[in-house]
Amino acid sequence: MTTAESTAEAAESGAKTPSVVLKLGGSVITDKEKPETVDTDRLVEAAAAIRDATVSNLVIVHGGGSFGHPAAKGADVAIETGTRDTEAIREIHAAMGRLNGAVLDALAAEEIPAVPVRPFSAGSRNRNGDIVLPTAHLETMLEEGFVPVLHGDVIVTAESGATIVSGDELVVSVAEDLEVDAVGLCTTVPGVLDENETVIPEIHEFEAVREVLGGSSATDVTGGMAGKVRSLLELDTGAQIFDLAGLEDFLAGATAGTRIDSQEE
Ligand code: IP8
Repeated sequence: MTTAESTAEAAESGAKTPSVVLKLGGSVITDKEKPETVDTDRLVEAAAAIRDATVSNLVIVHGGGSFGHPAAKGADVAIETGTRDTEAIREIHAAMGRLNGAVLDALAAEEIPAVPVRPFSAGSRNRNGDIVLPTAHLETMLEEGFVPVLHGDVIVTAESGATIVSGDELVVSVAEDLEVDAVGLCTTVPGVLDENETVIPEIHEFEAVREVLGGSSATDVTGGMAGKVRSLLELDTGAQIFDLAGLEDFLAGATAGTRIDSQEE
């Protein structure tokens, strides 16, 4: 059975089936060195792994890569730096729309019933910086057998105009609201690495890894690995960080890469 078949079966039965939020990192699905360039091989590989998995309630979120980050940086917009320049807002949103289209095409080619969910039109950030993203439409999409595909975006923000929302923030927000069973971040590294480049199997608190988590790259406006670990530690379900080679295992419910869980000892 494929993801498309088990999604259809779950939609028909109406039974509560395990739900999964998967983030495809922007560095995985784009070439970060070349403006607005999809890494087609890796995107196709990810889509094939999703097709072959038997996940019935799947929400996909993808990052900005060489589409969203250069656009955001060019306009000097970040998670905590807003803009009221509508041209900049439209440019960032359009860049992410082009990437979202490429992701949807790749998923559709594998017959995955993927549909777009564009955060600028679906959510906001409140004055405390929290993401407010109602999920009733996502629940209906899942019930109807669709695979919603969200992405990091520009988002209207109380008292700041519009800021950037990272895919990681969306993952946390959606995972908490839908009370999903598993959360996975597919990145270009096989997990969170220690000073010897070895995968750290489990992280339970940020302090334990603060020193080994370096800064993010120059064009990444949303925080890199340190930001990921911090936000995933907020999740009750815990989460896993892995690379494309670990995607199949993650989707099969097995251990992949680094497990991040503030609830475990
Ligand atoms: O790559 C960033 O999303 P991320 C989205 O998940 C934009 O951090 C527009 C820069």
